[in-house]
Amino acid sequence: MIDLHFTPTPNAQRVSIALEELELPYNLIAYDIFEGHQHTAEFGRINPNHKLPAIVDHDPPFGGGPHAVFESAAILQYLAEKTGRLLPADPRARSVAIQWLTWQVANVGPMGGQAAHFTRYAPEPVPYAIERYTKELARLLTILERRLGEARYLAGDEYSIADIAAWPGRWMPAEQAEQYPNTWRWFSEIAERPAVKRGREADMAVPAKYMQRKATLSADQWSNLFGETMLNAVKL
Ligand SMILES: N[C@@H](CCC(=O)N[C@@H](CS)C(=O)NCC(=O)O)C(=O)O
Repeated sequence: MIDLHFTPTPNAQRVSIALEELELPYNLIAYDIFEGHQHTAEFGRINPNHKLPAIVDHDPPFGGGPHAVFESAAILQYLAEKTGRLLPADPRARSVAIQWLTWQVANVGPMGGQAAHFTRYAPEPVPYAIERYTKELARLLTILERRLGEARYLAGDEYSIADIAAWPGRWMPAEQAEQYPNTWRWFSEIAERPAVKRGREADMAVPAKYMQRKATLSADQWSNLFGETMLNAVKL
């Protein structure tokens, strides 16, 4: 059995989607990141970076007791290697898949995070930062569009963990379909996969009050995510 430490965001949803695709049973443990559930010492032993998602595999293929994995890309790669699925066997295509997986976590994730921070949570408007991060996100979407114009999936012919990581989930608006037709074709096809639908339903196991869409945070919630509480959780 695998414990999935989860909060209802795309970073964590990609893991519930992969677990569903791979038909691996899992036990979902929900975190309210606004309330600082991620800052406990107990969770720090699972993910030293105190962020979601993380997993604990109680039956790792190499034995030796439970194995914890943090960082969504590392989790996807671990699950693909555990099962021998969702990563091409061909070494060239496998390398391509890992490149696109890394592209997502090194670029789209951090830039999207900063764009969301400055458009949703910044206490005062910082137009330079909003422009910088939204422009970079638009550039990244163009890169994705170009890649999906030359290949059906990010790794080539095979659906892989690279697609699961980069699949924009709830943030690809239908109004962008005309501007990014290849991305829309790929996005819509993946959205129809039964395992993707089930993986996204993991959100339903999470109490509604854990859902992120808030722009106004209490002082404590602010501190949990961006202030002293966040810093103190990782003090030496
Ligand atoms: N690079 C990490 C990003 C993880 C991440 O930022 N998780 C957010 C939720 S989407 C989180 O746990 N935020 C809580 C916090 O920052 O305290 C991954 O891909 O797993």
